[in-house]
Amino acid sequence: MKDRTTPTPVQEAYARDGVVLLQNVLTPDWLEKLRAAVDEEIKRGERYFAYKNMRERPGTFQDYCLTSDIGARVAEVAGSPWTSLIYDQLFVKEPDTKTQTGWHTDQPYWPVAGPIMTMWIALDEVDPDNGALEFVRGSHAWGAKYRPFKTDQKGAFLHYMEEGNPDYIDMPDFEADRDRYDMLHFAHMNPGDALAFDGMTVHSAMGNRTTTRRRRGYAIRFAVEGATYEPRDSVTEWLHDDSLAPGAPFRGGRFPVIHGA
Ligand SMILES: O=C(O)CCC(=O)C(=O)O
Repeated sequence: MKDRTTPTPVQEAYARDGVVLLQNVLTPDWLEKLRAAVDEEIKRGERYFAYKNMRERPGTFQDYCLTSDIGARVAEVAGSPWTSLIYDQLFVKEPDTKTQTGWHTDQPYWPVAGPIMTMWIALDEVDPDNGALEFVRGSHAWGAKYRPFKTDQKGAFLHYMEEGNPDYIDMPDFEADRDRYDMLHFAHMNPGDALAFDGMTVHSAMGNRTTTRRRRGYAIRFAVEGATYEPRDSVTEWLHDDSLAPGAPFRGGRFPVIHGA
């Protein structure tokens, strides 16, 4: 029998690179249901990343988060005995959305310290032409905390928030200095494949330069063992929950444990 403490190849890749590609995370049935739910949701016509927390309302997103095997997949990749749900978010880059999403880390926007994982699930084929995600390999392990910032409608940098907070440093210009970094993207994702990435991994998304190929991404954010509740200020306020004590494990209240105990 396999020693439970020996990391699997996927766990090793995730721990080393801060991102890993997982194939066939969705069944054909969930793929179809989620595509339909996304198309219904985006009828509201908001900016491309403004669709958040759908899982708090009854419907397909909630059903997927609570009843599918996604929590188990997260636990498996992270090597964690439990997984809790933070929130979900849509990223729909329609054809001819040329703007590159600015390089950023996710964690500074949320009231969490410690390990968190996004599962970014492709609902269409994804490649560099229609908006592949790009990562700075291993950047989750640098210990750098990058200042959160506001973006425009399409995700490009506008200005920093929390300018006076000494815990953060400004983002280097990763785009201008691409040669200095080990940048990683996956050449092709099939619908139903997912990228699992750490909340501290520096990443961006290419523009959708095609005229015909949509790029619908469904991202779900999870906490795993070691993550704690760290409410901060107006940046993280939208995910606060007074039933959790600061410093407590990030689970319970608004953030149900969906796998393990
Ligand atoms: O899919 C995108 O366009 C951006 C995704 C992203 O930045 C994220 O999930 O944190």
